[in-house]
Amino acid sequence: MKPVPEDTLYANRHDHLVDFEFNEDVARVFPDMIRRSVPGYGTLITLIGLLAEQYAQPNTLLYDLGSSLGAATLAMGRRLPHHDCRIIAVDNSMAMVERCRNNIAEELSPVAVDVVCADICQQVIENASVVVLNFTLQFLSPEDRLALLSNIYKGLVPGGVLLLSEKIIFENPQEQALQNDLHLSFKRANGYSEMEISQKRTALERVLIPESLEQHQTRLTAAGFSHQQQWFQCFNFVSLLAVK
Ligand code: GEK
Repeated sequence: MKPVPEDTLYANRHDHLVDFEFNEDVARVFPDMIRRSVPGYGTLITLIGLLAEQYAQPNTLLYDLGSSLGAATLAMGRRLPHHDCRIIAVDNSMAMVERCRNNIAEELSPVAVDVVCADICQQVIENASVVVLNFTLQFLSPEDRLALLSNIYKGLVPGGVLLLSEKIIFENPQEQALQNDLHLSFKRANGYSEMEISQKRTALERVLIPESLEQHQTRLTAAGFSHQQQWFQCFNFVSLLAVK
């Protein structure tokens, strides 16, 4: 196994903090960054593979929107029972896409994978049985989110599913404070310093805009999904399953 480079991007003081971007520096350390920042990430990835196995339909497409280095794509590819399916992984960061293509090429998957460098808001979604948005919707501006979900709904076949994972905020201030503290403890326990945590928070402030579970549920309903359930939560990170 290749060594995973450590995320030290915010370990030194930045005099001029710029907004967070999915650039080459981030792509290089991404596996370490996401594992140490998102509680439950590894479990979620494995379980997305199982859900894809359950919901994939023969001769359909599976989409991984905001695929980064292809973790969810690889998890799905390993479990898909129908080898006539195809996975379309989409990300608008070229640094992510190049690394993702290498990761896919290194694994002999029985399922074909296309890795596309594009804005997910412009992506055609068709004949889809599974669509994954694993911590991606939160990076779109809130006014673009309903159009994307409506486009996904239209592109799903009957019985097809959207798996939507997001960092959330809580309407109850006590719950918000508790979950925020738990998330902070998680990052400290994974070796991030107070300075790293605070600089990263500032860099993400205008880029990652979390919403409440209720906001997501209302938007999924507005997009057309009549059946939805929350199937995963780890502190302030949740995943929803919405069925067409
Ligand atoms: C995983 N799903 O490992 N179009 C395409 N890609 C986008 C867009 C957009 N408009 N906006 C953001 N991205 C992955 C993790 S990371 C989550 C997803 C995180 C891409 C962006 O380039 C990045 O690769 C990804 O969405 C978000 O399961 O870093 O917290």
